[in-house]
Amino acid sequence: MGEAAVDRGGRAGGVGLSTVRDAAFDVFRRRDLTTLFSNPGSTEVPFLTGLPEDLDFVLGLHEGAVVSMASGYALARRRPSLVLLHTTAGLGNAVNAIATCRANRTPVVILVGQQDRRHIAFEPFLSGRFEGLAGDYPVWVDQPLRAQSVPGAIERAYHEAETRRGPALVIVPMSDWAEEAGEPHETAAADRVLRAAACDDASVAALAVLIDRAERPALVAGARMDTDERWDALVALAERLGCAVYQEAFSGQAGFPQDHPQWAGLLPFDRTRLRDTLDPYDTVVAFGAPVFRQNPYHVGPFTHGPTTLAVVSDDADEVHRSRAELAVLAAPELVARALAERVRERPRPEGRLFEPPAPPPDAPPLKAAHVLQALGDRLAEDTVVVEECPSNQVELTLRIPARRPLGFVSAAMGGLGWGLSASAGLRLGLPERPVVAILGDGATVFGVQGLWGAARYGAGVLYVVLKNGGYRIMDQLAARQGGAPAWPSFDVDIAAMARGLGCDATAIGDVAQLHATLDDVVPGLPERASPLLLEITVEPDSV
Ligand SMILES: Cc1ncc(C[n+]2csc(CCOP(=O)(O)OP(=O)(O)O)c2C)c(N)n1
Ligand SMILES: [Mg+2]
Repeated sequence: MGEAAVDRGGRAGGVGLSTVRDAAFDVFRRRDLTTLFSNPGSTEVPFLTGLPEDLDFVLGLHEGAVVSMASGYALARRRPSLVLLHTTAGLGNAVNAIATCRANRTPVVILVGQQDRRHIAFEPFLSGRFEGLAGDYPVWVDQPLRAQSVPGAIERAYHEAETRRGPALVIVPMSDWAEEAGEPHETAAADRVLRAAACDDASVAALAVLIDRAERPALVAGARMDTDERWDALVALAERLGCAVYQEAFSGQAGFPQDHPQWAGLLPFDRTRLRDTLDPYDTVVAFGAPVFRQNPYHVGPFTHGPTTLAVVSDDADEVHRSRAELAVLAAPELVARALAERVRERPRPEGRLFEPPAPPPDAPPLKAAHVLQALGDRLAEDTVVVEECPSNQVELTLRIPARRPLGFVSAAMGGLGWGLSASAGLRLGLPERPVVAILGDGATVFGVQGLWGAARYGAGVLYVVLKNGGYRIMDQLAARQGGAPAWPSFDVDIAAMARGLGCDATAIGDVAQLHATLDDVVPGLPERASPLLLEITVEPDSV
């Protein structure tokens, strides 16, 4: 990966004195962290006042929106982005989004402001008690012991976020910024980190033996496979094997082209149906996915019979916890490529393995399926679809296939409120691609402050809100539990909220209006410079 040549400023040569703040700015410049997503408070004022012009400040009106937007930006650019939060209040508000960054393996460097070191012992107003505040969701947390260690800690956080794929936190007392910077040789961070890309013959051979002895192999693609290179490598292996490829359940991203003839659909998210789906296969190899991440819990094993399960990923956490006979910790695209050259070639299936559902009947009432079908019929291949519509998540996957890397993005941890601002960050980071966020009405309200940021910074996202008047998935779960929900339905005027936050909005109530609006709006999505929200009233699906 390209990294700028490192020029450590500091007090090199003893010419002039620079501050910890100046040294931090140099880290930002070196690491391409020049867009700062933030919601600041008084503890951040010394740092932010008179910000150099080459740094772009992006305000979010809630810390969930700030971290979500930054993580969308990181996903889009495939490199860490930078966040600044305000002490306990800011970090506390951001925890849901931070946990989502961890589950989605999104690299974000997060600075958190703290009170002045000189009176922290008195627990002054706004002093933060940060120990464990974000749980173990961050991949790395540092409270530097002296001001001079701060720039190195930020640079190390960058490396940690990249290597461990997640949020890395540095807590900085407000008094540190004006301190004299340390000498360059005191920076405890590597100038360049090259992550060796190789896979060894022994690992490939072990997998090849396992696959070649299989009579009916299948592959599972996980979120970690969502890059051009990884899609290509897995396609090459799948075509060599002529086998079915499934997407892992609750995937934050798509790991395989869902318009490929060997695409076989989503793996069921409960063991009962998973066992049936996997029954035809004697060997299943997951790439970039754990074996298996499910919900709700169903008793029994993942498979009916003695199916051999294997996993290949560069994510040690998912490799270690997988219920697999063989787990290979390696860059999955390299392993897939090597296997594609090595395993026995088999005939490919005729036709398509995945049968999309028939379009819903063209009659009222308007249902979520109509909206998803209409989008599936119209969206360009390179559209980034952000999903946060719990009761329609599966339906969305059936009707809107991911046809390019980043074609499908979702909060892998299930915490609502992330998708709205993440889609704005994705659009800012990928200005040439259309971005469409498909959100539940509940999910929209969790993240609604983000509409202001999308509008203010010109993120031309199309927000499609499926307004079914409540938490339908929760109603469905209550019905399955055999009772009535304790929570009420609700009717929130989301279009009015959007307009109040500076985002254009249109309310839609029937199919003709839906089709006319999409025909009007969708072709212009690549050039859109402002968000548009469609509040679509849909008949709630049955419980
Ligand atoms: C931050 C957060 N709080 C609560 C929940 C629990 N929860 C899961 S789904 C859901 C309702 C979602 O409603 P909506 O977005 O309207 O989607 P629908 O189920 O109606 O399709 C809730 C409250 C959650 N996932 N995240
Ligand atoms: Mg709803």
